[in-house]
This record gives sequence, structure tokens and C-alpha cells, in this order.
Amino acid sequence: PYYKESYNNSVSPEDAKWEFERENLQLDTTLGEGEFGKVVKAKAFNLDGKQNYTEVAVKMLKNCASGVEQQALWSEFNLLKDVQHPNVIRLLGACTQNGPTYLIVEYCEHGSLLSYLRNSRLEENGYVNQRYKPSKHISNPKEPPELLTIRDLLSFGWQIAKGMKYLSEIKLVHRDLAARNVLVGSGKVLKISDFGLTRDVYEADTYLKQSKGRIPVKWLAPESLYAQIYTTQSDVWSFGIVLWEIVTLGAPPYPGVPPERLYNLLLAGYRMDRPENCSDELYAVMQKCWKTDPQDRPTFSKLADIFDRMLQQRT
Ligand code: ACK
Repeated sequence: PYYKESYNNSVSPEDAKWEFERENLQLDTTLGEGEFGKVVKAKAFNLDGKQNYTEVAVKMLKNCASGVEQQALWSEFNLLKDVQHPNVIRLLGACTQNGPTYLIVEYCEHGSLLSYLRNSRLEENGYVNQRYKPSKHISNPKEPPELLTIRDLLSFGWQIAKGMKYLSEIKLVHRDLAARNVLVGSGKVLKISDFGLTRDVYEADTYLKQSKGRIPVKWLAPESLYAQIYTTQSDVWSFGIVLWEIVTLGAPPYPGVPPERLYNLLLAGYRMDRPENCSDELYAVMQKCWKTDPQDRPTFSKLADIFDRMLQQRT
């Protein structure tokens, strides 16, 4: 089977504390799948000594995955071991023995922020000109979508900024920050997820991407597009795109712009317009995130403060 070469015959003492008995995991429905990997809902019995079971999400590779993807799953595992923040997905365990590698993470009942935003749209709402499939996270698809308030949207920006501030403090560059990679748990708590591309920056705060994978062009800063330079400040650019996704309730960025034209447009100073229903104040934040010089962009710490203040003004 495909997982043979990824077999690990021994578990280091450090990993032993994460190892979870495969037999105690009951796989359930598939929550989502990509080209090489999938995420399955599962019940984990006796997790952390709990009597009952815990609902979890299990990330695994598909049969067609190559060594590169296996590597990405392992690097995600290694990074997640060290992260602990309410707005970052929490690792609960892993199955690395006697079968395919499984990463066990907390289950987020509302799925990705992107599908959550799209599900919250009303037909009559100005942004709705497409119908999106109801999410499999919604038990009754006939239920009316949960309406989101401006306060909810600001809180989303605030929570992502706080999670990213934490990641930047522990010197992690995410490189793929997008609404599809943020999850929504109960109580509308957001969790930054999908660390497959994340790199530790150590002392140097840049990372040069070596291999050519799929590139999320419309979320990337110009310096990442032309020089493969990824820094916390290029994550800030992506955060600006996520804000745009939030305020448009999940519209695809740069509508109508072919990805291959984007770089020249950005170079010429082109940026997305202020979306309908977006305050001047919030648009100004996006524009700051999209400054050409990475040093001119706000830090995540500054962004967290900005959203904190905007939320306070609304109480
Ligand atoms: O928007 P979704 O239904 O929610 O589609 C994506 C899909 O899997 C691929 O990423 C869902 N998903 C991923 N991780 C989790 C998780 N920890 N809890 C719940 N759903 C998840 C996501």
C-alpha cells in the first residue's frame, strides 16, 4: 500500500506523547478532500483519558499522494506540536504506526470560514448572485443561514489577527493564509489551520520557496509572486485579502482577473476596490496590508489592536 514508505518503525519519546491508538479512532464521514489529502470526521475514544469519545477531525493523505505531500503532512505535524493558541487549530494526537499517517485535530463544527461566510448569505443580499451548496456541517440544510452582523465580521478579523500575531511571535510564516484555511468552531471561534506550507523562519525572517507547488496567486504579496519571498509581512498582505473575503461574504478575490495578469497589475499599483458594505475604515486597513513595501504594512500586533479598537467603538 501507498503508505509503506512512510512507515515509521519507532516513535521518538517526544512523539510518543502524541501517538494515539488507531483502534480507538472510529472514522466517520469525509468533511472535505483536496487533490492529495482529505479530512474525515471521527470519534476518538479515551482521548486524554476521557471516558467517552471526542469528536475530532482526522487529516490524512490519499493514495495518489507523493513524497512531497507526505513531507508536508509531517511538517504540519511537527509544527502543530508546538502551537497553542485559542485562534490556532489544536493538535490532539497522531497515528504514525502500522498504517497511513493520521493527524488528529480539534473538530470545528462550522467548517471553513469560506463556506461559513458563503452559507451566511441571503438570496436578496447584494452579493448573492451565485448559489453555493449548503455545507455538510449544517445538520438541516433547510435551516435558514445564520445571519452575520458587522460585529461578527470585525470579530473574525480580530481573531485571525490575534492567531497570526501569536504565529509571528513564535516565528512561523503561514504562507497560505486564506478564508479556506481558517476554521470556525462553536461560538464562532476562528482557528487558523492548514499548516502544510508553513515554515519556521528561525533567525532569517524570509523563506525561499524551492519547489513548485500550487501557488495561491491571488492571496500572495508581490514579493512572494516574483521572488518567492515569504515573511510575516507577506502573511499580512494575505490577511488583507482575507479581510476582503470576509466583508464580501466569501467572494473570490480579483473577480475576472486572470492569475497570470495579476503580478503586472499589482506592480502598476492596481488594488481591489472597496467592496459594497465595507466601511472606509475597514477598507483603509486592507489598503495598508497591501502596501508594496512589506515594511510599510502594519504588524499583526498592530492589526489586533486596530480590530480591538473598532470592536470597542461598537459596544
Ligand atoms: O468548508 P468545509 O466543509 O470545512 O470544507 C473543508 C474541508 O474539510 C477541507 O479542508 C473541512 N475541515 C477541515 N478541517 C476541519 C476541522 N478540523 N473540523 C471541521 N471541518 C474541517 C473544511
